[in-house]
Amino acid sequence: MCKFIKITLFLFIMLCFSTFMVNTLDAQTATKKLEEITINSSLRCGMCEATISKSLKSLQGVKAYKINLLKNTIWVKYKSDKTNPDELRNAISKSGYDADNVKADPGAYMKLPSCCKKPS
Ligand SMILES: [Cu+2]
Repeated sequence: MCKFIKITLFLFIMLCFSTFMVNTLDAQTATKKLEEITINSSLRCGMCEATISKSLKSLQGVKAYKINLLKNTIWVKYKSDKTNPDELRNAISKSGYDADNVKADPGAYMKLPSCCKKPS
């Protein structure tokens, strides 16, 4: 009986220790790889939001994003080993919108619904 308790206690301690190890390792890799960026864009309406959402969702490494139509900004949380700010800006440009200093791809811009185009 005494032996049984010892073994149970030992297994319990091992389990606690390994869970703790996994948690700290996860936390380290998460803070190392996750980065955030706020990109200024040329958003106008909900259609713009939908178009940009689609292109961000298709990108590898994008963990979260928030599109702010009032401030014309796109906040993205991404894995820095999977993607980078240039790739994010290019993806936004290819969907027809300006992204910081990267101008909207003219072909993609032409295909946007009229509500999404800049007033001329
Ligand atoms: Cu729009």
